[in-house]
Amino acid sequence: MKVVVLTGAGISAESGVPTFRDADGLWHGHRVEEVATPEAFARQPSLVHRFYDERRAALAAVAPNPAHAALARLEDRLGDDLLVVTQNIDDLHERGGSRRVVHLHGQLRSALCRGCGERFPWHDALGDGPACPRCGRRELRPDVVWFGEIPYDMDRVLAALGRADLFVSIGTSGAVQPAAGFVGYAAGQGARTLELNLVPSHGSHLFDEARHGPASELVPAWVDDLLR
Ligand code: BJW
Repeated sequence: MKVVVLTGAGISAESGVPTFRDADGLWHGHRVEEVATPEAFARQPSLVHRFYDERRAALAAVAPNPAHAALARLEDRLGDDLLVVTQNIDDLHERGGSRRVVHLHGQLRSALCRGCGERFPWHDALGDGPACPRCGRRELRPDVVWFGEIPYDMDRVLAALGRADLFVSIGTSGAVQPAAGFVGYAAGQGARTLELNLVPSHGSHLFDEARHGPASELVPAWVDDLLR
């Protein structure tokens, strides 16, 4: 069985990473749509850097939860037949043991040079304008995908969705494209579809089946079912 799992902020919520659109989802009083755009970065680079520098620093204080661990357990069994596509920019899937992970919206622990286009593993703050390790210019930005930018690895994701027998969406509101459209694409290619989310998402009705509750309970139970 070939499985594609899409994850969103909800899978990391019980690790202590705030979601974007739940009640506690504001970032210093700003909606994500106000800070996560190239225009916002051009207008107020220090505000946007602070938004990401604080989230990068906060990664040290969080740990994977049973939902991340369950997906790693599934990968141990399925190998290349499982692809985890995450919208999250945290590294909790990798720390939970997953290896085949696509970060559609980039990664907090990566920097992108606007001067030379190179990407680098990055663990420190970017707000104080460090020099690019390759070209020396002080043009580093968070290596994340903002509104209006093209998500990473779409070819790989669409190929996996086209082959999938099962598509599972975990902890995402379905408010942001193109990820919100994956359920329709996968279903159109013949996959069965399942939503695991705290509450019904915007696109809940598009899934063959939906189970609602905390990811730390739903995901291990679903993996147990699948492996049985
Ligand atoms: C739990 C839980 C628990 C809580 N257990 N569950 C008009 C119409 C259609 C599209 C567009 C349009 N105008 C513009 C667009 C496109 C635009 C878009 O979608 N805009 C919408 C606002 C309408 N999209 C883009 O611009 C994208 N690029 C693009 O489309 O390029 C064109 C292209 C595509 C493909 C090929 C070629 C070209 C880029 C989108 C970039 C999004 N970036 C962000 C910021 C990234 C960096 C960062 O993290 O700061 O990504 S925005 C933000 O939203 C972040 C997230 O990854 C993303 C999704 O959020 P997510 O994960 O769903 O979180 P929440 O908070 O919304 O939901 C959490 C869910 O978890 C909730 O349902 C909770 O109930 C649940 N939950 N606790 C289980 N314990």
